[in-house]
Amino acid sequence: MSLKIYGIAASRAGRPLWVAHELGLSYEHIPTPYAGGATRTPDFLKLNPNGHIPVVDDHGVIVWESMACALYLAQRYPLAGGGSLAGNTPAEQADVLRWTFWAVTECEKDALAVLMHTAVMPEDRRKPELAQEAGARLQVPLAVLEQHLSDGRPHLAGERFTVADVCVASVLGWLQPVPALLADKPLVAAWLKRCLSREAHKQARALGRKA
Ligand SMILES: N[C@@H](CCC(=O)N[C@@H](CS)C(=O)NCC(=O)O)C(=O)O
Repeated sequence: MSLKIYGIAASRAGRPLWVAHELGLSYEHIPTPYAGGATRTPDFLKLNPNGHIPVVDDHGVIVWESMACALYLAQRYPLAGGGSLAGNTPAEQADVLRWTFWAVTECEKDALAVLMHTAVMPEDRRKPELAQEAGARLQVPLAVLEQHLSDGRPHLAGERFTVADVCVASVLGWLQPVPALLADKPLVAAWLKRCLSREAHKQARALGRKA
């Protein structure tokens, strides 16, 4: 048994993969694609009955839901050099949870609409008006994040980079095709750039290019 992460990196599997690289974990990457039916085979459905990637199999402990996978790995394993990506205190843990749930409930759907309708879908199927509407709705939660970062804090939870930064940046990174969406959110833009420039993120993305 070993630690396995299922799902191509150019998908929500990028979240646990990013965490695994931050932590310096040894793991087996199984680049299951989301298209073409690989997530609907009987064997895969035994891992995740929802038929989605990612899945983490940690020596027999099965985790699905990408944010749960990221939070689980951060809680379960320390950083290679010591310390943790998880919250260390109740206050930090609260910050990790609230920002992660915020990303999923307040931002993810609209951020995905922006990505799909500006960059991912074939051009003839894109609906620019859907991207525009989603981008307009996102200004409300993005203003909340801008405010959170306005007292000089460099990260979302506590004084250091945590899994909360991974979880939120993995969603807001989908806005990169439309930089104008962050034009009046300089603190969010700078924080996002710092997160996405991290070596571990680049390593996880590079897996995507290989898969
Ligand atoms: N809420 C789930 C969504 C998972 C999800 O929709 N994954 C996509 C790839 S990013 C997928 O597996 N799609 C294949 C399918 O639904 O058949 C999570 O965050 O893990």
